[in-house]
Amino acid sequence: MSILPIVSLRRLGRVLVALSTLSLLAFAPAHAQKWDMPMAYADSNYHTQNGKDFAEAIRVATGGALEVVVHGGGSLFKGNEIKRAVQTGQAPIGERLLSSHQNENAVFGFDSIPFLVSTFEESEKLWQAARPTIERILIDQNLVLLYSVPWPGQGLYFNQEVSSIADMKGIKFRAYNPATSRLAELTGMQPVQIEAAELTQALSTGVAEAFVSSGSTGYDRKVWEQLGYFYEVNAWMPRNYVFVNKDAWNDLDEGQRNMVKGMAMLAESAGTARAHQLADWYVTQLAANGMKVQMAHDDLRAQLKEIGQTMLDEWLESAGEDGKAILEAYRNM
Ligand code: PCA
Repeated sequence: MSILPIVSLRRLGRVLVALSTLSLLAFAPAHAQKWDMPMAYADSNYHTQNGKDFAEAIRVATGGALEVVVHGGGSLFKGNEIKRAVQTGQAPIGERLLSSHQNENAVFGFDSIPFLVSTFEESEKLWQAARPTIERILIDQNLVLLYSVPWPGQGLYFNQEVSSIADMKGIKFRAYNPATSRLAELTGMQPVQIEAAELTQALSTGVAEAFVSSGSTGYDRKVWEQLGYFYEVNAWMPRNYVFVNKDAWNDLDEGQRNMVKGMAMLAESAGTARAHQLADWYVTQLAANGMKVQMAHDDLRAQLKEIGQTMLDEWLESAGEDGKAILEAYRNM
């Protein structure tokens, strides 16, 4: 793996120590504020663990003046409620899958175009290309972007062997965002939107029979109890992002905002490094628990690549000038 995340992690770690020492002098916990932070994915998942480390870093850095309390697994708000809850101030901060908002603004789907990126390095570049635009769109929605962490590459889970698109016809396919619904349509499957927290139930009741995701979500949901096949495609790397209600953000003083921004940089590096370190391990765990894990068949891959091109064309069409600018910035990096 690239050593970049680790290097910046160490550097930010030193910043953390320095800031925490400073802040102990600067802040009085008498004015302590508490921020509940809903997150959609399993408590044990690295995104959620990283969110908890972020919360702890903020507590230390602000000398206890700001306490962030993470509620994982969709326990405070369900995944598809979190953005609205933060926009309206029902929760001051939260985490959500960024591409789930693609129906609001096509630009949010920049990370879910099949075969645009397939490595962590490419995913990072694409994020750097997209980030300023995403920040601007979110600010107009009363949200301040703090950090974003990718999921490992996406693969296909089925309960039977699949070697071409013809084998997928009619299958009920769990989608997690508009792009995965579109993928289902283009492969002749029937999409059904389901949160990861409800995936096990959907598979065991037959509401869904297959899905696309990383090894991470398959592992979190012990999906080997229902499905036997995982096909590695590494088709794209969607992102979660952490964001704050703008009014809650403005209620912090400038020093606190700087602390939170610093901790968010640290969380982005640390979370990305964790994703990178865990990606292969998750897939070996699927195999160790009895799933047949293999690379997608060449025919299937070629067919999915064609679909990827269609989805890129459709995305460029709907994301307009912003979409074009992101793609151009990415390709020039
Ligand atoms: N897991 C999430 C999104 C992408 C991923 O790898 C999910 O399946 O909901």
